[in-house]
Amino acid sequence: MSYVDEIYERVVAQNPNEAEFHQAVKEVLDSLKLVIDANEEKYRKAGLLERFVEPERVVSFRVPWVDDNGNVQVNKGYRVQFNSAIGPYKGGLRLHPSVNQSILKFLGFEQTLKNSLTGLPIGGGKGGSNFDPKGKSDREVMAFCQSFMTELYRHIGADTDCPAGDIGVGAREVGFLYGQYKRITGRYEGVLTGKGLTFGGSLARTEATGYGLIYILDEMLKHHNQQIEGKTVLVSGSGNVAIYAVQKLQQLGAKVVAMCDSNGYIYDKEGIKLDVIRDIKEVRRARISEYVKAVPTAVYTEGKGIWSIPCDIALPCATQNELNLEDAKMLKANGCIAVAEGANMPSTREATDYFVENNILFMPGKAANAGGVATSALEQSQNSMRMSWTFEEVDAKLKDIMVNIYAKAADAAQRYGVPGNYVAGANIAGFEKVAEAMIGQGIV
Ligand code: NDP
Ligand code: 2IT
Repeated sequence: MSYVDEIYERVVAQNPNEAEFHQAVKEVLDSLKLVIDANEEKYRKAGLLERFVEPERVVSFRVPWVDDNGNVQVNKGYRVQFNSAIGPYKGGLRLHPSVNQSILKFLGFEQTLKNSLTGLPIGGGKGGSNFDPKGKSDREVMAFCQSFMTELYRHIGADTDCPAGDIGVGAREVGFLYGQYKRITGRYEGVLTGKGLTFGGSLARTEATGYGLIYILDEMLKHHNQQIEGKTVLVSGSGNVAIYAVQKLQQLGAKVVAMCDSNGYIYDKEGIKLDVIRDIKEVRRARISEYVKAVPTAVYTEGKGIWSIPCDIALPCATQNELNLEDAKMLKANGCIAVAEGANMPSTREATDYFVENNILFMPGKAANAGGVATSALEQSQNSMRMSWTFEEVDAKLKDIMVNIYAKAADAAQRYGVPGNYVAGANIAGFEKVAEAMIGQGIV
C-alpha cells in the first residue's frame, strides 16, 4: 500500500466519527501523492505524514456562563494547535452550534497549508465553541466570551498562538475576548487579530478575506483571458467574507445577483444593494429575508437553492459542504466559468472533482480565502512594531500576497504535470514549505 493510503487509513481508524477531518485529509493526501511518491523514503524515515496529520495539541474545556434569565449554561470550548513548523499557531475561533472536534481539526489542518501559502511566518490553529450567538443579548455574548477566555488565555500568546474571528466571531466578540485577556494577564499585546481600530486592529482586516478572494479571482481570470467586469456573480453567505467580496466585485464592475443566509436566499436581478445587506447583517443582526422589504422587486426563497441561479461566477462564502455535486452540475449547465471558495471547504469532494474535471476555473479555499489570515499576520507585525500602516499600505500588501499565492499554486500545478489544477497546486505548494520546515527541525 502506498504511504499516502496507509496514512489515510490510519487517520480514519484513529479518529472515528470525524467525517470533516477525514474529508480534508483525504483531499490533501490525494493531491500530494506525486510529491510523496517521489520522496517516499525521506518522508517515511522522518515519520513526516504521521506527524503532519496529527495535531500538536487539542485543548478542550468547559465554558460556564449565566444567561439573562439567571440560568447557568455550559458550552464546550476548544483550541486545536495543529502545526507550528513555520510559525506560532494562527487561525480563527468559530462560534456556531455545529462546532465539534472534527470540524475544528479539519479547519486547523487546512489552516496549516493556507498559512504556508501566504509566505508569512504563521503556523496552523483553530478553535471555538458550540455556543450559538444568534438571539443572544450583548451581555450574554460578553459573559460567554469572558468565560471562554478565562480558560483560553493560558494556551495563547503573541508568540505562541494568536486566534482571530471566523463564523460567529467578529469585531464585537474579538473585543470582549481581548478585554478579558488583557485583564487576566495584564499584557497589551497582539494576541488576537481582528481587533477594533482603537486598540491595535489593522486597517483593511475587516475587508481582507473578501477583497483577497476577489484579487485572486481576478488574477486567475486574467491568466485565462477573462475579467471580472460585466460578469454576473452569486455569493453565498452574507457575513464578513461575503459582504466584502461583494463590495470589491461591485467596485470592479461585476453584478452580484444573489446572496443567502442559513434560512434562505435572495435574488435581485438588478444587482444586490449592499448597503441594505450591511444594515440587515452588520447593524440589525437580522435575517436576509428582510431584504425584500427594502427592495420589493427582489425575490426571497426559503431554504437552499442559490446555485440554481444562472451566473458566470460562483463564490461560496458561507460554510463547509454547502455546494454539492448536483449544484456543481447545475452551475456548469447554466454557463458558470469560475468558482472561488471564500469559505473553508464549501465544495464537497465530488463537487471539487467535477469542477476540476470539467474545465471550470476553480480556486480552493486555502488559496482563495487566505487574504484574511495574511492580513491578520500584518496586524501582528504592526502590533509588534507598535505602529500602524494606512489602509492603502495594507491593501497593497494584501494584493501582492494574493497574486503570489496564485503564482505558487499555478507553478506547483505546472511542475507536477497538472497545469490549471489549483487544488493540487495549492496543496503541493503549501505542503512543500511545511514539510521542509518539519524535517529541518527534527522529530518534534
Ligand atoms: P460570518 O459569521 O460573518 O458569516 C457566516 C455566513 O454564512 C452567514 O451568512 C451565515 O448565515 C452563513 N452560514 C453559516 N453557517 C451556515 C450553514 N450551516 N448554512 C448556510 N449558511 C450558513 O462568518 P465569515 O463570513 O467570517 O465566514 C464564512 C466562511 O469563510 C467560513 O467558512 C469561514 O471559515 C471562512 N473564512 C473566514 C475568514 C474570516 O476572516 N472571517 C477567513 C477565511 C475563511 P446565518 O447568519 O444564517 O448563520
Ligand atoms: O479561516 C481563516 O483563515 C480565518 N478564519 C482567519 C484566521 C485569522 O487568523 O485571521
